[in-house]
Amino acid sequence: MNESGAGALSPQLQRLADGFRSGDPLALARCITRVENQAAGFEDLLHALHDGVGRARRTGLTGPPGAGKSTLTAVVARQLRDRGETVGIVAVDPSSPFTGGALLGDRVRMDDLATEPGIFIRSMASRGSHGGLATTTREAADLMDAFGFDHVLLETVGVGQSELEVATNADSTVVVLVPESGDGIQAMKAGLMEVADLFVVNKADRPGADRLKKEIEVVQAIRAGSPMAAAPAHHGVDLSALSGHDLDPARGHVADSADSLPSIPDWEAPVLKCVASAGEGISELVDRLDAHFSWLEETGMLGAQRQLAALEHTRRVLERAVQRQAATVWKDWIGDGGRTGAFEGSPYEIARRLAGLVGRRPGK
Ligand SMILES: Nc1nc2c(ncn2[C@@H]2O[C@H](COP(=O)(O)OP(=O)(O)O)[C@@H](O)[C@H]2O)c(=O)[nH]1
Ligand SMILES: [Mg+2]
Repeated sequence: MNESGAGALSPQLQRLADGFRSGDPLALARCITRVENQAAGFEDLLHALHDGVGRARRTGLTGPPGAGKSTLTAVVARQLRDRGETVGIVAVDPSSPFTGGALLGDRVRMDDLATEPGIFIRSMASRGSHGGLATTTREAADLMDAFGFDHVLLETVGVGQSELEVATNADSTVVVLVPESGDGIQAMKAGLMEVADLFVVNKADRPGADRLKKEIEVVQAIRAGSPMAAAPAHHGVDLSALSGHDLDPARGHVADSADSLPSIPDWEAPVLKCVASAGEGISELVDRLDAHFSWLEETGMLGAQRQLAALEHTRRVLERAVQRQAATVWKDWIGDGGRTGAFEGSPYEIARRLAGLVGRRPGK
């Protein structure tokens, strides 16, 4: 990249970008692969295509393994498609059936979905991704957004910090739980309560769905009525994170003083029962997602949330760049005999000297 951050694309990448802009799904797939592999020039490519980012509605679906996230993602995609909208799906789930074309329930054949124009499905490796899970996933979602999909659905297993971070890149987050094995308690432990804009009690064809629904509602009430209610509510994003400023959600940008903060009507995450494998409860889910998105738009939270997410993403891209450059500096130093002859001084002294070189190398 040059100083403006706009690196010239190699002829190969330029062709790829042209294909992408002309709407070739194969070019989209190749772009995502480049990003996933951190292949040479991938950030220049993302930069070149960045103009188109920001139109798609992003919905995250998260929850424990086996809860029915993939099934739910598929039936939601089907429903959105049936009303004429296009859908990109990013599945971050090692057990995702999205790539195998497996049969899911009796309502949705994944291979039908996968070959349908207007639907694009991509699985991402959840472990060992070079650039960090949340970063790479966001970039894949950005690419689908820029490609022109109306919706991007992000499926992630809600079991760890990095998975939760994926949720911060969605406009709306659906937490999927199932009646068995004390899911409600698990959800609280895993921090899923905090990221939920909507709860789905899936597998409502099994006993215990009403009890779990009650459990979640009780926990919500406790949170709302206790000091915990002051905890970051939406996606765990702390609006005060913008140091020294207050965020004016109504205008979606940083305001000078807290006085200008309007009061925002609260969003209380509804708890819906679904049988994803039979397509039951999906219309209501899609309706509620529409309602949540309207709420985001009307309150200005959409702009505020997206701005914070973009800020966080920028931080991660910076860290990734520094890490990459550090790796290059290290390799050079080792190559120059650092490991054999020239190793003198303490690790701290050497590291400090090498740190001074970071940023002076392209690090690509
Ligand atoms: N009984 C029942 N099974 C379901 C339901 N939804 C999904 N399943 C099944 O649960 C299993 C796990 O679903 P999957 O979507 O892969 O879960 P994920 O790991 O959360 O993505 C599959 O065998 C699904 O067919 C449901 O509502 N009821
Ligand atoms: Mg899955």
